[in-house]
Amino acid sequence: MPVGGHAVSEPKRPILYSHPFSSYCQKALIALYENGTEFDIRMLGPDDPDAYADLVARWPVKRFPMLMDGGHAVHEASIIIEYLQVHYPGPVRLIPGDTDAALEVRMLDRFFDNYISTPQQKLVFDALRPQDRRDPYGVEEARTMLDAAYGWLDARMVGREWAAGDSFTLADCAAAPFLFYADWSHPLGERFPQVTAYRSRLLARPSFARAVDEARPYRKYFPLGAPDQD
Ligand SMILES: N[C@@H](CCC(=O)N[C@@H](CS)C(=O)NCC(=O)O)C(=O)O
Repeated sequence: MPVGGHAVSEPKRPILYSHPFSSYCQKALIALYENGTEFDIRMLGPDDPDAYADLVARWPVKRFPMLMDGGHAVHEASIIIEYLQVHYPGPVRLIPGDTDAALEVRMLDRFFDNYISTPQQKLVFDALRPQDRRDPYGVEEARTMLDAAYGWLDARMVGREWAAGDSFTLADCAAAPFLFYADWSHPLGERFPQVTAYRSRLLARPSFARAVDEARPYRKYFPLGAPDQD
């Protein structure tokens, strides 16, 4: 403390409990990078077992990312992005101010989460099960869901740069990592050119390109085998 003065308060920085290879962590990271938000990372991994213990103590469902802000825990990637917009706003507004436009963005965020990421995670988690506990019927259902979701999105993306139109939003923060891994697990192939082109635009966005680069060292751990692309 300066002599005779007041304590100089440190600027508040949120802490993201995260792992670079996690799609949901990348979703939150994209939002942080888009706005140049200052934050610290608690990397979830063998080097810091206390970080995972802290996460589990606060969130027994054991899912990440988690954002800690001055003792307050924020869970769920979408809500972390909403929280950042309220408490750490930056130049890129990821949820539009207009109520109807915001509803559209939130609907698309749910679409990418429920109908792209959830079935793609089913494929990954199934591969991690013991051989005799696998779920081929569930995997088939997940592949059917991905095809339906790819088809809907392909038609929707005609004439659109980003999921909600001209502006990069929360929906694109979700789309980027979810389509990235979905194409690895259940390839888009030649069937969905609009989705393929959108996925390429997302990969070229600097915020997501950074997240992809930070995750490169972990590709060998992808349970289905990372394809030689991206
Ligand atoms: N609904 C959560 C899902 C988060 C999630 O599934 N995260 C994965 C990493 S990508 C996870 O925590 N996996 C740990 C596990 O399955 O034990 C969100 O939106 O943040």
